[in-house]
Amino acid sequence: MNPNPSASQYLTYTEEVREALASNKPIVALETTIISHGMPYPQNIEMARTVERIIREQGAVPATIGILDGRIKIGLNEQELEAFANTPQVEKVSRRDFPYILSSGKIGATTVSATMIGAALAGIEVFATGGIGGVHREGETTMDISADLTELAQTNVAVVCAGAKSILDIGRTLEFLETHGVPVVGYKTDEFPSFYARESGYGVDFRLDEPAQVADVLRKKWELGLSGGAIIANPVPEESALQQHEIEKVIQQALSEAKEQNITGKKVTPFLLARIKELTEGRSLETNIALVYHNAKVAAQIAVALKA
Ligand code: PSU
Ligand code: MN
Repeated sequence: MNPNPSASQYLTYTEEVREALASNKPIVALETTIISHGMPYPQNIEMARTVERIIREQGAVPATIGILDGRIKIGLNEQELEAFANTPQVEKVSRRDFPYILSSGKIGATTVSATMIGAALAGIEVFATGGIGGVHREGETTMDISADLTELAQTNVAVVCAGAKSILDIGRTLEFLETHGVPVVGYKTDEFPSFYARESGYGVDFRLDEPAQVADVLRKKWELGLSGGAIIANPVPEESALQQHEIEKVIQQALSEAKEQNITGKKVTPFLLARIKELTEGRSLETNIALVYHNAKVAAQIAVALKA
């Protein structure tokens, strides 16, 4: 189950997750960057607790993943969740940062890429998040391409998300995923969603309407030895969606401020998220939370179907 036995010495499981793994129960991985860098306190801790509850309600077990005290934590207790939610200087950890943060003993919130690594090491196949990173606008010159994409190219975890934010270049993000053989499944949608909005102007590779169909595609992909992840794109529920044209203006402003202030590297995405929240007077945060809850529910249903 564990693809890399030498890694198991660094993993620490909560009792609930250990028991779920031992009895082959469905498990859904969750990331900590969304808690530490994606949302303010206390909405972040409230969100973190609620997604776990939603997953349990669907008959699966949540495993929030993060790096703490030189350990890769697979599942967090209440006190650890609090630490990720309100410690001022939590590191943001992608594949690149993973070994250093583990070695340093620092507290590290895992992004989509690092959470996929932790999930795969623990043998967890399904992961729920908000949105994935991607090719940034002007990425063809800045080369700012999220490590989430190269992780999806190689690590066997299905990522349930509300698409990619239109702070990104969605067209180039999808091109990158195609090149690297990452299936982009539209869950009950023909259009790739753009996080805050249900539409993006881009299609998906194929549409599936049932968790069992998604599970079957994933099973076949991995049984064939076609390594890598998949994106299950699940649009934000209608009642919580923002309109593409209203969010576009805000995104333009946030992007130009990031440029003026010379924000680069891993600071870009948290900066943009926080500015968009301010500029929408908190509406983007409400949308963000609603879509995460929806993704958690669908991810749990897929995890259950994979064990059926
Ligand atoms: N999208 C969100 N909230 C987030 C992120 C993305 O709505 O918190 C985080 C995820 O952890 C994702 C990361 O993996 O941002 C991507 O960062 P970057 O663009 O620096 O690769
Ligand atoms: Mn980047």
